[in-house]
Amino acid sequence: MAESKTSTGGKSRKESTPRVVILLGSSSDLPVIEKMLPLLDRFGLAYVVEVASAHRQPEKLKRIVEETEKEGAEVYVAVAGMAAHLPGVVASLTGRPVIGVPVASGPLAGVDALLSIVQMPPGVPVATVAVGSAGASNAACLAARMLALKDPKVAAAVQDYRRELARGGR
Ligand code: RP5
Repeated sequence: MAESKTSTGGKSRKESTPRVVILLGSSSDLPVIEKMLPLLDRFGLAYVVEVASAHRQPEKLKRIVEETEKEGAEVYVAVAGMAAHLPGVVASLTGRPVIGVPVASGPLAGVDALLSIVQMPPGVPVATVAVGSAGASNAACLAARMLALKDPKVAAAVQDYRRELARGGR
């Protein structure tokens, strides 16, 4: 089972090498990933959570993506609100799959972030999920389905989760 640790100090690191890197545009986005982290644990996926705004901290963001990619990270999940360019910028910095989670922050309640994330130009894909917490949970499920393709343990955990959903669990 993967260990997990989060902090509001803007950075959280797991003991083992992270396979999933979760990037937040702000520490104010942390509540959105609350239900996502136990799901990643359930799928046995080690992860790291970092706060790095594409607009306010571009150099920090670039450094994190480069370092985690070198360490072997396989999927990036980028969570951001308002003019949410974080997932797109991450997709420009790495060739690994990027999942974008729009956050409902600001007066446009997530529509701004959704459109900013989903409308990527050809060649730089971001897999966009639902706005908010449901989207974050689906980002964990989607990352697990991707990694399940070459990891039988993750595949078994995904199947187990799907069976639980079929029994009426959530
Ligand atoms: C985005 O702006 C963040 O992802 C967050 O959703 C929103 C507001 O950020 P804060 O002003 O709370 O730091 O960049």
